[in-house]
Amino acid sequence: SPDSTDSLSPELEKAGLLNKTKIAEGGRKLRKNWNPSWVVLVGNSLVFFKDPKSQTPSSWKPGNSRPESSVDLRGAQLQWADALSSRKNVFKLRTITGNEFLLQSDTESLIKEWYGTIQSVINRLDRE
Ligand code: I3S
Repeated sequence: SPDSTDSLSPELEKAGLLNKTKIAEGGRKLRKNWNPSWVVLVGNSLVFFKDPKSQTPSSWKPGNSRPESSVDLRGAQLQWADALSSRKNVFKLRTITGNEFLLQSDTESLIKEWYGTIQSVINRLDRE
């Protein structure tokens, strides 16, 4: 349909609410600061938005709000990282530039979906 999310943004792969903390910047360790983040996987990037209140995957549209930051997934690495946090269902995303993020959800199925979807984008970029 003309107003479906897909036709407005063909590269939108996934969007949802996750807990996020950045733990390194350019290889330098940072102090953790967990916050909920609206996470959008679009094209080759993972884009983070603040203030996820009232957002839902079906209502989110690109251009509604300004990203807080964005991560290029080319050359990035994912790994489960339960040892890096007291939280469960945590994985680490490391960018090629040495930025590291932990992403977490209390819902195991949800974090597994995110892991799989991000990994498939990384794999696709590795093959290009
Ligand atoms: O890996 P850490 O250092 O134990 O992480 C915890 C701390 O960063 C803590 O803050 P401060 O110690 O800076 O006040 C955070 O509040 C915790 O959330 C961090 O641990 P978890 O296990 O939640 O990732």
